[in-house]
Amino acid sequence: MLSEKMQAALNEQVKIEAQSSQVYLAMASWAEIQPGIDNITQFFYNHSDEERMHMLKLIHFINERGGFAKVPALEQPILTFPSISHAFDALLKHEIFVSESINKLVDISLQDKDYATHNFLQWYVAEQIEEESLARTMKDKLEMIGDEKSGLYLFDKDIIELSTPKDPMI
Ligand code: OFO
Repeated sequence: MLSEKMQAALNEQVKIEAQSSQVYLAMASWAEIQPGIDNITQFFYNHSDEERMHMLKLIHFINERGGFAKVPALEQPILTFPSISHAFDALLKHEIFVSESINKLVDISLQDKDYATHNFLQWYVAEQIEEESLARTMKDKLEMIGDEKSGLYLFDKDIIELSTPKDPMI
């Protein structure tokens, strides 16, 4: 059984994951109307879907542990960006914020001696390490090649490989 505090914090995370999905959906929609960046656009759409999956995972967990997952109201995300680099800066900042929020949940699970929730949260901890590192790599790469036309063309090609999870067995 979840404590009241744990349940409230997990529900807050439901909102954060749902909001993340909206934030990246808005980036995707904006990217879609920029010329020649189809793969970047697809990356944002995929990322938005992943965040929705993160949210659903939390909803199922809360309900399975005897709580009640509350579907939240969401805020209007930022709709347009001065450049692709700005969108990727915002993505990295957002992922850092999400990681901090996951860490707070881990703290509460330890205070509660709620080892089931602690164990469940480890998936999110690992996921955040990956997502932050991917966002950093993309930001660094964009800084290196620049977000003028030719740089963006290369980045749009590279993003497919960058965002494909590496098989640790290879
Ligand atoms: Fe990218 O944040 Fe979910 O967990």
